[in-house]
Amino acid sequence: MGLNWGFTLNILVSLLSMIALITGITGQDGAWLAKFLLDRGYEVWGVYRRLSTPNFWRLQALGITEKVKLVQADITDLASVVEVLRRVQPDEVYHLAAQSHVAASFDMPLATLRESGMAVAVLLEGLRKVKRDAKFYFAGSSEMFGNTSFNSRGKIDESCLFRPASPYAAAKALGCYLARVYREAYGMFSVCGMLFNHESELRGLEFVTRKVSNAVAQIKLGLRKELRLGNLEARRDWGYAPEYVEAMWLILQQEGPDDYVIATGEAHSVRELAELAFAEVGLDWRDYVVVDEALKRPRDVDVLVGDYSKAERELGWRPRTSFRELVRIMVRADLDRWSRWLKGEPVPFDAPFYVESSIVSGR
Ligand code: NAP
Ligand code: G4F
Repeated sequence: MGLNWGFTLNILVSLLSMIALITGITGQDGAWLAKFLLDRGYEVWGVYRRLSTPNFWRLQALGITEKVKLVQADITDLASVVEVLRRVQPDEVYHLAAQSHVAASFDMPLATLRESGMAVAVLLEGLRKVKRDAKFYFAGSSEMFGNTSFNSRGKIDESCLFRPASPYAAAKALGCYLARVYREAYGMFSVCGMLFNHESELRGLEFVTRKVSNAVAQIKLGLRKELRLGNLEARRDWGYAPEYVEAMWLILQQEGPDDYVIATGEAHSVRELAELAFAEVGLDWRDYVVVDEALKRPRDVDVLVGDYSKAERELGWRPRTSFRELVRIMVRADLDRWSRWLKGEPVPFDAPFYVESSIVSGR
């Protein structure tokens, strides 16, 4: 009987390939990370939560819906997580799922603490019981530092103190501490990525960069008249998300587990963001932006700017996309989507499904 070489090759490849499990695969980072790992030959499994309407538009936009293996689970339920870990037997786990919106965490602090903080213990306990040798990445955040004191270079690095300024930040700090506890207590390869804001054309509409790029595109095409924003003076360190998921992977490829700041080292204000985005389509932001006090948070972090020296030194990672280029990518993507949508073309994106009042209520 002749050998079916194609079939044999497929089996060999699947035997050799690493298995990655991503929680939050339907989110911005989950989708980019899935694509990055598939391109490197990984077998990629994604955990998604049960919703009444499927939410796979990012995977569709990247053309990878059929390439990832999707499995439903509740990240706050140990039994459900253990079941997935038993089935998938991952080599690497990227725990990205979270209630990721800072302002929303003031409206639902308990749910945020459970989903963004306690759930980390669920994943780590599950791994300790089922697959202790798997490498574990936890999506920590620059928000954990809050209004902290900067280092001598006037930036935030791994040695700066956590001073959480929101329930979201407190939940992420808990997750980060847990990742360290499991590393020190059980010798697990468990790390906390301290990523500063990273954005892309796949960003959720409730975050300020995408809220702006989407509104600029709609205004340019005559689909709306104004953009309501909150705190224009807040300064953030905004990078390009596809580069940040590469850093997540690099962190897990190191010999030992460690925590890293991933950032661009530059801060820009929300005002500058609006100015650049409107200028991209030849408009003056002052003609369209309305400051709405209701969109300001009970407490905000004034400035977040990261020092990525350690990541550069140890991971060989550095940001490649400038702030100006990031804004251009996002505005052009939304202009293209809305233009195609107006022509009746099917475009995988979220914006047409939001009523305007729900977009503006996101602070
Ligand atoms: P995102 O687009 O908001 O995605 C969040 C993901 O988590 C989605 O897949 C979402 O599922 C899932 N999720 C939310 N609540 C869940 C729950 N209760 N159970 C199961 N899944 C749940 O966020 P992102 O920008 O990709 O960020 C990824 C992670 O990095 C998050 O943990 C975030 O907090 C953290 N982080 C992000 C940044 C950034 O600038 N992007 C910076 C630092 C840290 P649905 O699609 O069903 O909603
Ligand atoms: O885009 P944002 O909502 O992002 P934020 O709060 O910095 O959080 C993001 O980055 C964190 C990393 O630092 C992640 F951990 C987190 O998951 C998320 O991805 O707001 C950015 C700034 C804030 O200061 C906010 O007050 O923009 C200000 N802002 C002003 N007007 C607004 C608005 N933010 C939103 N979302 N909507 C506004 O209308």
